[in-house]
Amino acid sequence: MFKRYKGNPILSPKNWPYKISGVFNPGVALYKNKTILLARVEDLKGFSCFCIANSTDGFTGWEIISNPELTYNCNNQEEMWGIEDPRIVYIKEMGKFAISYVSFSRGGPVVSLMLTSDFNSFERQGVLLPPEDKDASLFPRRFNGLYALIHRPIVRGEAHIWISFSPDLKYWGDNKILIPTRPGWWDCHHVGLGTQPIETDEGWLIIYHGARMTASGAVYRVGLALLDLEEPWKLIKRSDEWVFGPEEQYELVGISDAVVFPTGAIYKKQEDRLIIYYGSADYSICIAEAKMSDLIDYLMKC
Ligand code: BMA
Repeated sequence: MFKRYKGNPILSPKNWPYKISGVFNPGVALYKNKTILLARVEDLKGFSCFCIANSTDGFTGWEIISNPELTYNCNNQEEMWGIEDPRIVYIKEMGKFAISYVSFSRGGPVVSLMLTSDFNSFERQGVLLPPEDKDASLFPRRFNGLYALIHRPIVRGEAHIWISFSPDLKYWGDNKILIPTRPGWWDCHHVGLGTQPIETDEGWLIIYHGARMTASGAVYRVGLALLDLEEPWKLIKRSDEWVFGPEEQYELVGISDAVVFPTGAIYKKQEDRLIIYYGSADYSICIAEAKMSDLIDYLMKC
């Protein structure tokens, strides 16, 4: 169902203005007629910060902008070892974009939040959830007055996707496992949210990654799920099979081999197009595209 963009990879260390280890796992948003990627850039120390890359058509002509507000702060224990893997949603009631991301703290990876209204200045909101937690995104609206967050804690070595709720984006509760790992399956080792949740007429489309250990390390592939529109703690459908996996050379070989890791999506509803931005092999950024109607039809048969 997903077709790769012929110009992949769209961004890699080779076309970066300075020496880096990798540029991957970007959040994405539309702002002022431009596609904005918030790319994870890993420096030569091994720590990540975010850089903005923007483009008029979302495929070519990327302009790279470094912003000192998007780098990590070694003196802040929340993010002393970098910031990673942002997911972006626009929260209409606030008039702001919410960026949930992983901060690498002394105690392990935590889920943090920052807000922006212009992708120029950013308001750090601090840690939402304690370690070990990753792969988080808010939903763009509230449910019964509560904000909802998808995230992936690791407890006793088990890595399932959870959903939690908050009245104020600060205190979180009503925690529930939403999408568990499936022993023996392609997504047996751990699962985590991929792109931000996408609202469709049939429900919230969840694009998630599933990892399975093999003799040569973990293989990261992509599966789909559908959540109830008004009660997103209810899982309506889940794909049995993975729908997108490492096949091209730039996905099979890199810093972490055999990894496709979607973190951002643009849904062009009128055109029935879903465009996903993903990290390939923890080294570069790529694009793939599907018809939303194909994904929903497929899920309905699962
Ligand atoms: C996950 C995250 C991602 C990374 C992926 C594949 O656990 O840390 O940032 O892309 O592993 O290595």
